[in-house]
Amino acid sequence: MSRSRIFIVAIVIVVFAAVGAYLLFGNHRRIPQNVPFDVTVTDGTTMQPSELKVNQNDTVTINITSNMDGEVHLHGYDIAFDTKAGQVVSHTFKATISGGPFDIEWESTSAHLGDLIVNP
Ligand SMILES: [Cu+2]
Repeated sequence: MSRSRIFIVAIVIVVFAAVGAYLLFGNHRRIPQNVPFDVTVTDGTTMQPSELKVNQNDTVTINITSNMDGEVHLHGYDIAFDTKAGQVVSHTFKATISGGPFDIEWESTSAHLGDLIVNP
């Protein structure tokens, strides 16, 4: 092997080690966050924002304001938000289950409002 070959191989090894260390220890460094969402549900058919993204073990607070009485159901975590028109209803939970998208629906009609996504 020529010197330049050895040099290139050494660089490749160093880059792989650096990327590996970043991937391995990157997760351990992530500190769970408190993540609040203020969402608005309109007519039991739409939710803004419709996609809620968090990381596993974050503490998630969802504050829902709906213009109708009813129930907003977060699947996967099985949390029910009993809405009263114009009032905020909140639930706080730890996002222990990774994955999704977990459906958020208007329970009485099963209308899909949005999703919760929990990154591992
Ligand atoms: Cu449901």
